[in-house]
Amino acid sequence: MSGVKPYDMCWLDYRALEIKDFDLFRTICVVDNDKSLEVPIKELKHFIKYSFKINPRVIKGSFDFSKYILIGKIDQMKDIIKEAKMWERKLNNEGFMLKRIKENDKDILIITAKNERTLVYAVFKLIENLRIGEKLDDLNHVDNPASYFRIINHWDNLDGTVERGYAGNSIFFKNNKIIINERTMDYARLLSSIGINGVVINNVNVKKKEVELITHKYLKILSRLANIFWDYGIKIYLSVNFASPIYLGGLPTADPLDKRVSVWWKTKAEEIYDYIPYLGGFLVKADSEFNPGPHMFGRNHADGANMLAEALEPYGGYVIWRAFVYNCMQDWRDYKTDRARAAYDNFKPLDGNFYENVVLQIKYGPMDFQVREPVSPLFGGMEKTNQILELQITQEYTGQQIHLCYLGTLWKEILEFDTYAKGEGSKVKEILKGKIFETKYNGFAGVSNVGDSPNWTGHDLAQANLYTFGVLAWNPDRDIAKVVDDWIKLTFGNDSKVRENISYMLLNSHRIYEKYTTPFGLGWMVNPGYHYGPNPEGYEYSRWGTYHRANYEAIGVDRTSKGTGYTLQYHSPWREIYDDINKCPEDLLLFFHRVPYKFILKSGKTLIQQMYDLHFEGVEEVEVLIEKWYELKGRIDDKIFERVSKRLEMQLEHAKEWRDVINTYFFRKTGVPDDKGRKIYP
Ligand code: GCV
Repeated sequence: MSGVKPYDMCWLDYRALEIKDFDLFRTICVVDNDKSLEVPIKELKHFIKYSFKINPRVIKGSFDFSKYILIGKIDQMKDIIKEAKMWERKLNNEGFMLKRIKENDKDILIITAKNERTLVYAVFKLIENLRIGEKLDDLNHVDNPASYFRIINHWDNLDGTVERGYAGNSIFFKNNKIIINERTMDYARLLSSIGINGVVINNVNVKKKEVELITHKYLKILSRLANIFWDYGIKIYLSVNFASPIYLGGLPTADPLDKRVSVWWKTKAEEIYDYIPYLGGFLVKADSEFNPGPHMFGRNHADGANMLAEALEPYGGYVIWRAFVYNCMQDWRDYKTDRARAAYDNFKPLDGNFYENVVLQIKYGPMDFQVREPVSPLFGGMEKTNQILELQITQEYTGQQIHLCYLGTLWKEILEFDTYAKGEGSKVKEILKGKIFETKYNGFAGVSNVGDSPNWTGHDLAQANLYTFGVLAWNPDRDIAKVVDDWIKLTFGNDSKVRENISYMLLNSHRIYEKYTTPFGLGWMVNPGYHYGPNPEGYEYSRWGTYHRANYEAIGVDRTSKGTGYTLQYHSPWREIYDDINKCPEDLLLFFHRVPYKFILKSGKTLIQQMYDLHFEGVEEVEVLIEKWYELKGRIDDKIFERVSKRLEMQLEHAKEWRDVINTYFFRKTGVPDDKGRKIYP
């Protein structure tokens, strides 16, 4: 497909494959006539055409060939392949199997899944495996997704703008209309190829216009959109406004315990599912940043979520309820309220009160997607509640797709974090797999970094973040260096220098960004509102609860048991480790402690000196990123090379700005000079 579209196909841009013996690909045998097989077969044919320059024939119901691909649901294969019954037991509902069988004169490549909707995942995985160099002979995979939800969240508004979007306008909406075009399907293909099974198409901030998405005005076209995604195994979800019964139904209240309100939602759900039988459900931001919620009516989050859950239950729908709840009208002079505590304080007392089809969506950290935060204590805290880990693929606080900041390394650290909820081994990834607590419906949500720019993500290398999100959501055990290498091969080919340099760039970029912006878990030193560029006190005297409280001798908030008590939300041993200034991991030191600048770190340096050093180092390391990239000139498509080069140059300029603003800020606060005598502005 390359060359003919006004946008890239990212990791799905197929090129000729060097596989000599591809006779197998000349014949595709289909077990039965199921209409839902059309899409997997179309994808397979497309791949074969581009990779081997042949047009395969598709045969239904006949298997009298010596070499062929066999595709179909596993329960329909039992008559043809004797092992099928045994294989079936290994597959979960969305799992699939790829296997080559060579016996006597037969050579068959089997693509099978339990569920016809997930056969398309199997096809994409086969394609990926072959493209990253796996030998046909070695194909033997049983692949089950580790978690139930693997959802992309769009913060797209009906007018076409994208909240925190850095890659152009929405691919779903324009001028209050829904867009459906070839790109819609290509987006479904991209998401399906990385195992995504849900997409929330509109912003969690559901404003006046967007409230109408669940009315007749939009439902018909939404059903068309939903079908496109459903063909690729993906359900669409809608963000809804909790006060919809007031805005749309003319009711005087949205109180979840008021009968009129629950009846209104039930009727609404019936109407919606009539149009979109495969709607995944609702995503709700309630009582958060001025969005209405049950608190407005004296009710709690469980009352609100359960009322909606009851309305969706007959259709198999889920209510995904966000835990991002805090007081966004705090007085900066108030030292008692600690925003970091808020989600846990709000939701922990409700653990066990939510219905089975309610899922709590929890941001990875207790604040808001800063470059580094501790993992939210809610993951280890909500033992009886379904949980979704919310990650931000869009780079709101991590360089807005101008800076290279690969997030897979950070996400992997989060997933490997041991909550100790049930003793050692209670890692976040195991909770999301449903292995620690007895909850069934857990998973991942990633806030999309996609827009209508030609490369989808603004920065070409930010495509790696989208790809990685899907891969980790499918299998959080994956080795991150291998994920990166796979992505590079799929996107740029097999050149070893390209692989080596881009791997280096991606795997180091998050740490580098952290160094020249806000190390030690400090966060928030950004310009208010648009969150780009340094502003050390931008959030210091605001109402958002985001203070570092720097003075001339110390910085940071005491969140220990002697301070705000936030550390007590963790299980042992974390509560003791975080509580102790000498044991606390240094990259989170200023998140948990108020620390004098003279404090001696493990390296023997003072905090202030390390602060200076990290900022200088960070900028030097951006220079290395640029060198690595320039070494690839001529090995990468010119257009992409130029686009990335421009962004890296901007990154360097802006990293210097960060370095100088932050170092100057601390120098002016403390009067402590840099012991290496480098340039700081007095
Ligand atoms: C969609 C942060 C962002 C907001 C976002 C909010 C949320 O506050 O800055 O743009 O709103 O998080 O996650 O709901």
